Amino acid sequence: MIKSFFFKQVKENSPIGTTVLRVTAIDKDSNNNGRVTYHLKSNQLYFALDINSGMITTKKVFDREATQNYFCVVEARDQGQPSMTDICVVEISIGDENDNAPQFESKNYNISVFEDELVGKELLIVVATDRDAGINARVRYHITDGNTGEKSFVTAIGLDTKAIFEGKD
Ligand SMILES: [Ca+2]
Ligand SMILES: [Ca+2]
Ligand SMILES: [Ca+2]
Repeated sequence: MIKSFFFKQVKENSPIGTTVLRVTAIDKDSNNNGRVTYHLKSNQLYFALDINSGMITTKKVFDREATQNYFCVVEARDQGQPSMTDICVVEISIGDENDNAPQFESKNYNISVFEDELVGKELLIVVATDRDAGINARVRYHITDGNTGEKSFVTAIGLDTKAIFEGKD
């Protein structure tokens, strides 16, 4: 093999048949003694390897929130008698797509406030989490409606992980 370790990222939700990368081995012998074929030794359920070109493609649609990394062992074999082999490891990392919305820990929060409560008094902290990674998991909170059926509505979208829900008249 040209290298013993390869790394490549594939985005989650990519269609089956998406190209991952091509592994290459060089054999200095002539004819069959130097003719190389490639064989996938692990994760055959998830990836396909072209025996002649060394091209790896996907066999599944991946979900980063379920599994983030796959390690494939690839063997290169010449056609000599007896044949000689080499192996390499290909790490395939599943990249994040923003495919999860934030979720509040609770759908309903109830608080009572004294009518003469100080302005700016902290009443409640609402928390929403998002299963994605990095910026796709950052949550921002907005009060989107108020005093409708004695309820206020808070929406989580984008940045901090916590926000203070302050009382309004
Ligand atoms: Ca996902
Ligand atoms: Ca998200
Ligand atoms: Ca995701």
